[in-house]
Amino acid sequence: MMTLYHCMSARSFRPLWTLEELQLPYELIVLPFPPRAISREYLAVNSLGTVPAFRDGEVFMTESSAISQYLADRNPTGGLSVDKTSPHYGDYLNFLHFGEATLTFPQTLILRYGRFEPKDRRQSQIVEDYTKWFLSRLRRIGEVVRMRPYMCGNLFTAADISVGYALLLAENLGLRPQFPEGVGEYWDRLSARKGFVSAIAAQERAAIAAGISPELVMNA
Ligand SMILES: N[C@@H](CCC(=O)N[C@@H](CS)C(=O)NCC(=O)O)C(=O)O
Repeated sequence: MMTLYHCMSARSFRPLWTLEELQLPYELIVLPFPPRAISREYLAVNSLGTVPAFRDGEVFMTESSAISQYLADRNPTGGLSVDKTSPHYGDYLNFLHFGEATLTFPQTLILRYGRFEPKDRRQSQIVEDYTKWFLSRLRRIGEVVRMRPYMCGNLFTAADISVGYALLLAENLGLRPQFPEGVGEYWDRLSARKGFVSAIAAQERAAIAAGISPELVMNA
């Protein structure tokens, strides 16, 4: 049985969404946020204290987009991966990484200095600068979805899950009105999927069962 350690709406949502899309069996462990400080015993699972942590037998992983890729590639009949021979293989790898490295990185600074730091350490200049940074990088997603429905053409893949998580976070940050043309509609397509809706329901169920508030926690 695969095990995923998760906090509400944190980056571990990427592998959770992937598991639901692929309809694979898994155990979901929801932790209070931030686990590094509140669930000290979690450090024995992942010494970084971050989520996700993912175990599949001897395999142990802590990078959200890489776990989505692992699941997609190991279950090719699920249709979320792109074959190396496909003309979209480069897009697949590019947007799997783009979602985390280019889009989510500036969002973590917006969240940290806009919401999570104590009031006297918050910095509106950082929030403003990295909001601009995020929106300017999102231009690339706008260019793609004005040409095709998904990052890899007509096929929804793990690359859309990687980018889609950044859009979930951006919507929670109130940035949707500033999305480039086409990106709001793309996000509507992703968030209407059965796999996405099931993943939202799964995290809420597991949080309530663990006695954790299902309120959205985003990042740090
Ligand atoms: N690049 C990693 C980042 C993992 C990460 O930093 N996760 C955040 C939640 S979104 C976390 O656990 N923060 C708590 C902390 O830093 O203590 C990924 O994509 O999974």
